[in-house]
Amino acid sequence: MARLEQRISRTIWRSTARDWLELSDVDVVVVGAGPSGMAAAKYLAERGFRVVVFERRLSFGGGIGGGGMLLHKVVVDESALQVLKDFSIRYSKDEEEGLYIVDASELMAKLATGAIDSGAKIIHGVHVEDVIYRDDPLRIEGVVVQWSAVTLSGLHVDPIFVTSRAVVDATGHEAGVLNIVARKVPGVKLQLEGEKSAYAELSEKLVVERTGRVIPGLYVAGMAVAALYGLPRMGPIFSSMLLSGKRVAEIVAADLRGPGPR
Ligand code: 48F
Repeated sequence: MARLEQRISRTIWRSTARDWLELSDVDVVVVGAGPSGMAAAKYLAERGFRVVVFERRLSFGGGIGGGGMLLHKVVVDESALQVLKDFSIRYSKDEEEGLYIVDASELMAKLATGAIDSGAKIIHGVHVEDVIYRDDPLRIEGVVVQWSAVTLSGLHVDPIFVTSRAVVDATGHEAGVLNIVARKVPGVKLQLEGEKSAYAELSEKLVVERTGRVIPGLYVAGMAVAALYGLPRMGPIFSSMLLSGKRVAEIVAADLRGPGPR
């Protein structure tokens, strides 16, 4: 039998290659494993779509982990309780009317578990640095990815491609994918308004309402919606992040079921 070291390496190469062959073309690429991205991934994967989430860090949860000013609790209101139930996330009620408390660590862990158990792949340490587009008609047809370690090192290394029928920008406050598309895809008239100061009730409502398709093949969820449309911030209340992920999944699913290019 080959040495254990050799067998370990071969096993990792073979299984990684098998996964990446599958991942070279998927139904949906979700960019960012924050709350909106992981909610979107679960609700799409459980409908039978092939979903990959690319997360540039080596962790799940995006802005959840820091809680509110590093306190380990976050809140949701009644509107998101069904999403918590769908992911088996425990919550409790405190004295403040209409608010429920969740442990940040449980929210992160169970959103990830829910997405993975529904069939989505979450790949860490991968930075989405560009998109693939086609014109006539204009459409986003996938993403360009690079190891985050390469991006951070400043080395010049060519990236590779992942084609998809839909790309969801769930990159949070920076709206990374939308910024790239606005800057680099010819013919796209996209103006990112930039997030506004805090107005929690308004923001919680508008982020969910404005979640959806930006241009053919490109969708937005979570705080990237606020960055795109100039909506206020809401701080460590997470109802709209979860509901935005669920809503973008419904919208993508409806579009992909309709007539499409593939
Ligand atoms: O920031 P993030 O948690 O986004 P979200 O789902 O939720 C926002 C809330 O956490 C909070 C808030 C509302 O209460 O204000 O901030 O909108 O997660 C975004 C994830 O995307 C990753 C990033 O590391 C984070 O985990 N990300 C960002 N850009 C890229 C990326 C990129 N270009 N490629 C891959 N991952």
